[in-house]
Amino acid sequence: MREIVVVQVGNCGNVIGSKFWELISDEHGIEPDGVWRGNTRLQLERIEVYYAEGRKKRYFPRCACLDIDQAITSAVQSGPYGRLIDSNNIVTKGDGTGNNWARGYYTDGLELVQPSLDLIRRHCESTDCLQGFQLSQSLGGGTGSGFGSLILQKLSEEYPDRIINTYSVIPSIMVSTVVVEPYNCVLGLNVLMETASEAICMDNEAMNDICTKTLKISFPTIRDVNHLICSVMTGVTACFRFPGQLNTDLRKIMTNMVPFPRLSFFTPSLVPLMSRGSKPYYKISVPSLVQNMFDSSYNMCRIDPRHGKILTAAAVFRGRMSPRQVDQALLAVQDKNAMWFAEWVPNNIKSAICDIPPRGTRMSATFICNNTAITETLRRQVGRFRSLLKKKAFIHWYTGEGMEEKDFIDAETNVVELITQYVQYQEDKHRSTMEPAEEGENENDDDE
Ligand SMILES: Nc1nc2c(ncn2[C@@H]2O[C@H](COP(=O)(O)OP(=O)(O)OP(=O)(O)O)[C@@H](O)[C@H]2O)c(=O)[nH]1
Ligand SMILES: [Mg+2]
Repeated sequence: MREIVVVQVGNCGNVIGSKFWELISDEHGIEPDGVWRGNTRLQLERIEVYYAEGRKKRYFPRCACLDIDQAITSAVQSGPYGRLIDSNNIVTKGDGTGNNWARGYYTDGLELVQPSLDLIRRHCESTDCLQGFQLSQSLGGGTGSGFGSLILQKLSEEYPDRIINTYSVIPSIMVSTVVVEPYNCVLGLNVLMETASEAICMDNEAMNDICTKTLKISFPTIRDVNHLICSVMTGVTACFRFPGQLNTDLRKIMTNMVPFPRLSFFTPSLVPLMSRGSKPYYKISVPSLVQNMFDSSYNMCRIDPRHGKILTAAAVFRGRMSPRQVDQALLAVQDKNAMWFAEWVPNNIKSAICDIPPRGTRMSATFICNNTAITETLRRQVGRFRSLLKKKAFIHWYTGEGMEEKDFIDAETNVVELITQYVQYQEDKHRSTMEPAEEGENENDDDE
């Protein structure tokens, strides 16, 4: 079986990781005691991809929950499926990095790295044919980003031929409460681009907008936002977890979606959008799914896709539908909107179909897109990073943990290089400069 080891880092990484287990356990008929009480054997056919089988046919998440904050233990184990996660799968010590990337990467993180790798190694050794890793993190947190970076580097050294897929929550100024987040984010992006085979990026601001504008939730909570993130995670992974007509796996996604090393930052959309416990509010069909997939108001990362070109994309459909219908709908969009796509990549969209729909709807689609407009997000982060670094504000917290000022400059240079690379592969009509945005620029939805 092509197993995946799930690694959850920091508060955000563990909260969304735990929610992911809750949703997929429900889809696979696994109850909180680890026993399968489902309704179809299809639920068990690929159960080993995410679960390890224990004694008496009980199934346990193959996960490593890591945090430099002991509070995480209760957070991970308190949910409805908390009992599924054994204490042996949790590595924790201390009381958080205080939002300091350097503590996560250099000091506090060093104490936890060995037990964390031992736990991950134990999981890997019990697999038959390891496919790779799925890591969840926030790039704004000292642990999610700093310690997450350390773990990513160690994993890519120790398992160079395995795929590393991340779900990374990018900080957004409208939602942030932490002033040093731009530092943590750019330092984390610098490592992510070298280590992750595929990084699925979301930001809380775009998801808050989806909650208020599309789902009409007046006061969205973090649980509403997390529900969206985890719905994307269940959507992307559906074809790994269930047998289907047209399959995919982490490696196929990487091969089809990453045209050049480092250009591996994807933005996700999900259709139909559903809030917790609700039903879609419109009639769904394959053409309507495909049409909405490309609508920027469904995008969970705040970019304007019209400012870039789609280099590659993958669409995972769920529900009963014919591959021909899917192909026709995708071709129709590509024919009609050729300017959205990089013309030098023929067949930009990879599709997969899983017969089993998510709970509450007849069919759905999860779309991940390698759009050069991701530079908007990267530029925004670098712009905020620069305006802090210009005054050397707060860097004493980082240098006090062993970092050097040069590390900041190197990280910034690398992220700017990534922006340059993305722009190079886009026939750029909108920007003549590659300079990252200064603070304040680009924070609104205005066309430049
Ligand atoms: N979507 C979402 N975002 C979160 C959640 N928790 C925190 N964040 C965001 O993540 C960033 C803070 O990161 P945390 O994950 O709380 O920090 P950490 O990784 O535990 O690192 P420390 O700084 O050491 O505590 C901020 O941008 C928050 O808005 C969550 O449950 N869901
Ligand atoms: Mg924390």
